[in-house]
Amino acid sequence: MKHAKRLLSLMLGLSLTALGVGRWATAAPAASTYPGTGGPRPLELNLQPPATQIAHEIYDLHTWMMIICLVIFVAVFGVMFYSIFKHRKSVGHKPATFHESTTVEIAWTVVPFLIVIGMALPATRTVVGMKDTSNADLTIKATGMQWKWGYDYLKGEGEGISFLSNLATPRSQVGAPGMPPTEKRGENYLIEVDNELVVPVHKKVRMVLTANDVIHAWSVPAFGVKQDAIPGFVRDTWFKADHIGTFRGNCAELCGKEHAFMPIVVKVVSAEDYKVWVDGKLKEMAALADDPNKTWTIDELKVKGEKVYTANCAMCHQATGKGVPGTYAPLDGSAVVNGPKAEQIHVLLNGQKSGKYQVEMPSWKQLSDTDIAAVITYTRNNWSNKAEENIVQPAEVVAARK
Ligand code: HEC
Ligand SMILES: [Cu+2]
Repeated sequence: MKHAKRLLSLMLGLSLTALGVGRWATAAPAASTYPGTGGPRPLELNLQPPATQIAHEIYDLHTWMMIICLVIFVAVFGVMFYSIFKHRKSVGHKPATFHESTTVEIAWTVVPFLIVIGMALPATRTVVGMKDTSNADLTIKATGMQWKWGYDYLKGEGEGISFLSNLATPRSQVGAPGMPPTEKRGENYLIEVDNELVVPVHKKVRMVLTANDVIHAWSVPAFGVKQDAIPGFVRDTWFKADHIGTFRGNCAELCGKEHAFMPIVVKVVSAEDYKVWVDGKLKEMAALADDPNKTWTIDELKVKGEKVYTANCAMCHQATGKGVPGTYAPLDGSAVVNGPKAEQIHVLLNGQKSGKYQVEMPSWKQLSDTDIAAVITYTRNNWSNKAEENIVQPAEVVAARK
């Protein structure tokens, strides 16, 4: 009986201490002291410094739960080791023989109940807050695809902007099976992209998520955001960045071979900078919205095609066009690239899976007609290739899509 009471007061005392310590320890580090480039730091043990209200709450909850767990750990092991030591047989301790102690039973019901409430109450508030995507200033759709993200600004300032966001780390830093990297790995290795998602600071951004092929997940740890992007479904989440900066994340759902190669980079800028960016982007898009009926010269297509190739194809087929034996088909000397052009247009629009390679050629139908025509023309006239049908016009791609 006496022991039970002592145990109860010990546990209550520790829980109360935890409450006090919890309040003190839950102040997250100021984000301005964060020296990194917006991604994880080497040997980082804690969560990334939060950059939104929700991320702050998650950070605090995490700290709070850690403390509760620690207190329970110390209390349980403390009592256990104390009892073992104090009541050992060699000092002549006689075991108590009581039965059915009401006090103990109440204690081990009430105390865990209080602990659960102390965890569930604050957690529920945050989870409900995470799901509240109402009253957004900006709505952006993110589409996961093997293996990149597509962004469409659906509503709010910047409406109509749409672009693809590809990994920017060159393959020469990555290497491939049997091919060690030939270049030193950069600071943002595998967490850098060619087109960053740009959003204004202090504005509620609703992210609408879906996918084209398999399940991906859009995750930015500093925002406390992680949401699956599921083909055929639309899910949403939101964030409101509380300071300017660059924030990095990754696809967080295993989505195939290049899962680690589709990072997410969000650039949070001031309202003025955002306006400038939107203006520039809209102009750039107007300039890019090529008339698919325009007839291009072969040189124009080759110049454009090389850019498309570097951004989308070189990661597998390599800048040399030689591919990687057994994994990626060579385009230099390929029968498809040197054969009838209709066949190559078909491969680009629909992908190819001959079974001769470990992976398959994905479909590129999300590229523009001009991009597809350009990249085909480029591959037909580059390296040692000298295709007879050496030029493909955007109109031919338009026709093949039907
Ligand atoms: C994810 C890696 C990957 C990317 C990126 C990729 N390909 Fe492929 N590609 C392949 C693989 C693998 C094959 C062979 C598929 C098969 O035959 O099974 C292939 C086959 C091809 C072929 C047919 C070659 C032949 O001889 O059968 C062409 C043409 C081609 N790719 C062009 C492109 C172009 C143009 C791009 C860029 C828009 C591109 N590929 C991007 C992996 C890729
Ligand atoms: Cu993915």
